[in-house]
This record gives sequence, C-alpha cells and structure tokens, in this order.
Amino acid sequence: MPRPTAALVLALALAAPAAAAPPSVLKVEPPSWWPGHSIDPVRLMVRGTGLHGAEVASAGVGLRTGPVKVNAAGTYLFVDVAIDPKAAPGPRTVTLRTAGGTAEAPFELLAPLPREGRFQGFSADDAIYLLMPDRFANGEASNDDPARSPGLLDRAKGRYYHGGDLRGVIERLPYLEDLGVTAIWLNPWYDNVDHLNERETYDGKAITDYHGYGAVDFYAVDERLGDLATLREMVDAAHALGIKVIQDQVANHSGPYHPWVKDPPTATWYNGTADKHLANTWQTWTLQDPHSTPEMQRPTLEGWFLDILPDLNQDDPEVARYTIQNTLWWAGVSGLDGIRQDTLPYVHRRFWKEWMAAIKKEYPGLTVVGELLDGDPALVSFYQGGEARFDGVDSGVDTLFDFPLFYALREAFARGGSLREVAKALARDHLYRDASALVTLVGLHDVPRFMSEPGASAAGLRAAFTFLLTARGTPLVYYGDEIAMPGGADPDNRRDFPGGWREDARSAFTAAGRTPEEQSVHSHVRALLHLRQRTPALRRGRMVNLHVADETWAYARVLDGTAAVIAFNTGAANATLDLPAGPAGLSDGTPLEDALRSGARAEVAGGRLLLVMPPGSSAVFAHP
Ligand SMILES: [Ca+2]
Ligand SMILES: [Ca+2]
Ligand SMILES: [Ca+2]
Repeated sequence: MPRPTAALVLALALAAPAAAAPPSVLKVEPPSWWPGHSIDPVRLMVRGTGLHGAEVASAGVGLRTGPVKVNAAGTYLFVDVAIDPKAAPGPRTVTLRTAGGTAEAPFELLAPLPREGRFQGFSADDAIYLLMPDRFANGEASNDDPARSPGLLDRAKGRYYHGGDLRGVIERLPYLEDLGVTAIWLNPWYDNVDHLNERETYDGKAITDYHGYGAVDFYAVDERLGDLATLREMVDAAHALGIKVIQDQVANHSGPYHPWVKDPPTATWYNGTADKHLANTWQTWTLQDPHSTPEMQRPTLEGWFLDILPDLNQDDPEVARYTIQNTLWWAGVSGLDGIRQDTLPYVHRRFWKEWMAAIKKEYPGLTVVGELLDGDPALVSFYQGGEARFDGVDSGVDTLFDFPLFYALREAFARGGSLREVAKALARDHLYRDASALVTLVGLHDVPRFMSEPGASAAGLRAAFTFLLTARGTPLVYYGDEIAMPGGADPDNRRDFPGGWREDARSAFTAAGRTPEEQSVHSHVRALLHLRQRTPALRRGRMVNLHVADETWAYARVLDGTAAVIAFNTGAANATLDLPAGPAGLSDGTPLEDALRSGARAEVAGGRLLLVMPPGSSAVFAHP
C-alpha cells in the first residue's frame, strides 16, 4: 500500500469531525431563586464556553427546565426553570450536555425571607439619607486594597477609592438613627471594574469607578464594599433601628468593562457595539413631545452615555427579563425596601411599566424613585406613574426626585434669590399625579454642595433644611450636608465624612468633633428630623400659603385640625409677618411655640397670627 501523500493526510484531517471541546460554565444568573415566586419559571442565563447544542441533562429535585437557547458564539445559554412551589430550599445543579461533554451550572433554591419589617417602601413619613459607601465610613481595612483589585486606593485623589464600605455603614447606623433619618440610599454596590477605568479619563489620567455606576457584575457586591452576607447584615441592622434601605439600580447601561461588551449574550443585547453606537444627546424633552418621532428620540434612548457606557437594549426580551429578575433578586436576597433607579428617561417608558408591574406583583409595598435630573416639572411629572399619558403608557414609577424644586431652593437659600420662586415652583404641583410623594432635596452626589454655591452660608443652609423638612415630599439629606460640608463639582462633592476613618484627626459623627458651624447645622437638622417624626402635619399635612414675598414667606401644614406654621425671613432686618390664621384652621387664643427657638411664642388673636422673625431666620410654630 503506497504511503499517503501529505496532501491526502491534510484532506483527511479536514474531513474528520473535530472532537467538540467540552463545555464549561463560568457564571449562572440569577444564582438563586425562590419556590412560590411570582416569576416562575425563572430564566437562567448561563455564561460559559462550548455551549453550542447544549441540552439540560438534569436539573435537580423540584426543577423542571424548558427549551434551551444558545447564542451564536456558544458563550451564553438561556433556559427557563420552573420551580415546584413545595421544593425544599438548598443547592441544585443544572447539568448541561453537549457533544463535547457535560458541565455543571450551580443554582440554589432559597427560603423566602419573612415579609414582616421588609420590602416596606418609603413615603412622606420617611426622611432619606444618601451616602456614597466609598466615602462615608471605613469599617474594614482588609478590603481597602484587595488582592483582586490592587493599587486603586488613594484618599488624596478624588477619583480613586477611599476605602469606605458596608461595615462602615453598619457601624454608623446609630448615628443615623440619632440624627432622625428613617431610610438610607447607598450609591450602587454592584461589582465595578477591578482595574483603572482607562476609558473615562480626567486630565489624561485613568480613574477608578469608586462611585459604583460602572457595573461589571449585576449580581455581586463590589469586593471593596463587602459581600452579600455583609449587605444582608446591613439591611437587618438598619431595620432593627427603624431605618429602611434603598438600593441604587442602573438599568440603562452597564460599565464599559462588563464582559458583555466583548461577548454579548444576544446579538441585540446592547444598542450598538463598542465600535459602532450612537452617542447620547441628552434630549429628554423629545421623549414627552407629542410632535416627536422615534428617529428624534433614538439618540436619547439608545445612545451611549458619555459615548462610553454601553446602552442596554430593553427591547431585547432577554435584556428586559434579565433586568426584571435582577431587581427582584436583590430585593429577595436582602429584604430591602426601595429602589432608586438611575437615568430613568433614557429607557423606554414601556419597559418601566413592565418593570414596575413585576416589582409590585412580588413586593406590593416596595417603592421606586426615578432619577430625571431636569428642572422642568412638565417633564418630570410626565414620568410619575398612576395614569397613562398621551403616549398611552403609565410608567408605574412611584415617584421622582423633585429637581425643579431643588433649583429654586438653591437659588433662594444659597444664592440670595427670591423665596417667591420657591413658592412658584410649588405652584406647579398640579402637574403631578402626587406631588406629596416627590423626593425633595437640597443636595446630592451629582451637583456641587450647597455650601459651595456662591453666596452660601450656614444660616442659609439651616433655612433650606427648615423648608426641606417641613414642606411636602419625602426629604432627602445628602451625607455631610447635615454638617455643612463644602464641595464643588464631582468628585469634590463626594469628600470623606470626617471621622469615618480611624486615622482621621477628628470625628464629625460626634458633637465634640464638630466645629461650631457644623454643630449649628447638625443640631438644626436633627431637631427638625425629630420634630417631623413626631408631628404628622409636617409629613402629611395640606400645605397652605399664608404669605409670600421675596425675603419672607409663611406656610402652614394642616392635618386633622392640627397645624404648624413655618416662616422664613432671609432679609437683613427683623420682619413682622401678619398672617391670616383662618386658612391654617387656627382659632383665636391658640398658643403656638417655635420648635426651633426656645421661648419664641405666638398666639392667634383677631383671626391673625403675628410673627416677629429675626434676620436670616426660620421658624416652625406648632402647638406646644
Ligand atoms: Ca474598607
Ligand atoms: Ca470590583
Ligand atoms: Ca438607553
């Protein structure tokens, strides 16, 4: 027999079927779920290699799987898993089989957390405290410079990690309880990239994603902040002190380093690719313009933030399902109470409707506040749920941040503008289905601090807090504002809370560690928060204007025959306010006392209430 030629050997090799590589499993999302959940079956997304042609060989007791779908690259597999409502909690293994072999996908059935005291939602009865976990308090030094993500810690640099973490939050919960807040919102705790973010540079230098808004894993807590067990511990510890927890979620985009960017689970996972996509043009007004077209809206809905943040395509049913399950998973594993949703307008309203319906179905009490950073109340109100708007969509979103009011507050109380403009902002309340549900604020992480506004003073900040904590809405206190912390544009507005680090020279968490100015604001905010807690009219009362001028203003909050009268004088001289008592429901002889200034009294006489207001002061006159 002649020896085969080299050419023949090559031809034979090409003809022979290549032995398929064995499959592998790298990640299973969600990693766990619950029997008896409103989402059943749950859809698992398995990331791996060599998943072409995969079938489920076995799924474990109490699980039943549906058809399998694999992406063209063989790197992602989707499969529905129905869970027997009586299935016992515990680990399961979904075994996948291909021509090349088998691979095991770990999965777990969890026992649902007791509902009592969890999934509570928030309302005007609450006061929310926003903190950036990297910047609030450092409870664990061991995660400051982890082996997995070394070299990103530098407290001298505003855009590096500073070491704050969930343990630090747990340790400071008593401080927050004493301050009088009843809910905390943390900037995202998702796992962010473990190296410098070379795509988002400042002054030509790479920075870190210390802020948490660049997720590389939507199912993990960043290793610098803690882990899932610590998160659960934080939620339980907060609940034990009567403090609710609000998670910051981002449905619009992933971080630029998410593994999906190079290897998308489906062909339409993102709107575009890293190489070819629209840039976001921020034209949110086109989204509520009856004369707009889908073409006009596309860059705003599908463009990549800053041209670098990959825009998730919620029109891909797998993306929509992934995001809804992810939201419910975080709630279910932690027992959290509310969600702050980032960049709300940049996602189709019809997705929010679907997302909100899924949340309410499983957790009817849970509430969502959406971020629409705009000063136009017509635009912001368009997104509040409760009624279908002209586009036929009821977003279902519980509430939004009151940015239109925020700008008026900054102008009036920091920059020496007119109080009348604040009253005028409130005059737009009729645009909202429920203005009393709006989350009101004088600061947060995306704007320069109040104290760094031109013209700002501690007295102005105190007056702004008097308004914030006595007016309609659910007030939000940005960490550090209660001690008059200064700070310009991001990241200067995200300075470390003094005393949150063991090596700090002083601790503003204690009265002894505060400067007189810090203490003047802290004691004022604390007094107001506690007053609000014990005075239902300040939380739920009808708001009635008694007098409005440029430098003086008085309104009442009226509820069930009780009333509190709130007054301001931003001028440089004493002001006497002669107010009608009737609209506040106050009758002659009713004694009132300023809850903020001991000894200041007033009495209704002849249907009038006379208040003498010192320069640069605010007062809350209530029944003693
Ligand atoms: Ca730490
Ligand atoms: Ca990380
Ligand atoms: Ca988008």
